[in-house]
Amino acid sequence: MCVSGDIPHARELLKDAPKNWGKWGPDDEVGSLNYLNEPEVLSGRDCIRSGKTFTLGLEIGRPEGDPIWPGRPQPQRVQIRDRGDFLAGAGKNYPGGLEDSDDMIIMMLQGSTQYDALGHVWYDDQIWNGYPAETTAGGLKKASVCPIGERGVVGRGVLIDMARHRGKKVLGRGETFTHKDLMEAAAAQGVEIRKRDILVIRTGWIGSFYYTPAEEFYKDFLEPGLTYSPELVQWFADMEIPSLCTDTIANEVTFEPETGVLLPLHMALMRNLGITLAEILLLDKLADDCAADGQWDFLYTAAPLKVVQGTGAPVNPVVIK
Ligand code: UVW
Repeated sequence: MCVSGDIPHARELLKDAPKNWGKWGPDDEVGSLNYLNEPEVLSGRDCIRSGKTFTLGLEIGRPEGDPIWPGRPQPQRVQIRDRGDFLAGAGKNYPGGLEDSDDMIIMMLQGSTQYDALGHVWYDDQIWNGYPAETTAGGLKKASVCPIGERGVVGRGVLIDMARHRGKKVLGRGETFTHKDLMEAAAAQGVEIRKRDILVIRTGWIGSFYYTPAEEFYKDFLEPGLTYSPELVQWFADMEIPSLCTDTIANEVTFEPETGVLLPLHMALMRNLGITLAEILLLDKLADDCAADGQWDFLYTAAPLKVVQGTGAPVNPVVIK
């Protein structure tokens, strides 16, 4: 990280940045998902050519561990009942001889493939749409993940494979790219990024978790990704991007290299523009298929769990080509 001088506060960095607050009324909780309506769903439907389907969610609760933001505990699945209970005579005595297994999971709601609620991050005491940050106390009373789960995310998705474009298996630690790089990669792939597309970006990073020793993956944690600039934020605003989905844990380079600010795009895109972020996707199989058949657009569908007051929730997006 190359930090010159003091790290600016987001209020300074983003003082002239565009905002969509109020655009969809004073009670809005889904932000740029308002851009996805029947015409956008139908343009996604028009991308279905072969009927091939792909799921983008990770396995949850592997004994070896799952990729997760440093400091967050791993998901823990707990067996509550199984055959052993019945062998010990402690199982439920259901009429007719039925036996069953039950379990529960304890996990961070951001602890696997997930959608962030629009109220997940903020600065200057206000979250998305200008709601007071105090509304987050004890659970998100405004802009939780629940309305996103209620609405769902459906439209034309386009995959930009930045790793493949740069001839790499995986982008390097802290490696950055911009909206201009996305457009260049799209042109090379022969696909157009259209207004209101669900933008899916592959870096190869989450895939690398499965073949990299954990100490190396997490060392000086610094993911590759999009990097902040006023022009990039304006491009997202002008393109009316409803959702940004990536195969990294936090969807952007961890620290913006010029200033050292942590996750400025969370603040500029999510808090200010209401763009929903889907994180920790696994895109490698989809990308291989797109490279093989030359089709980089598809119908993208996803809906996070409707966790009341949740700051985010697990999701397993389904893509149909
Ligand atoms: C943080 O909360 C730091 O990031 P994420 O959006 O990945 O959960």
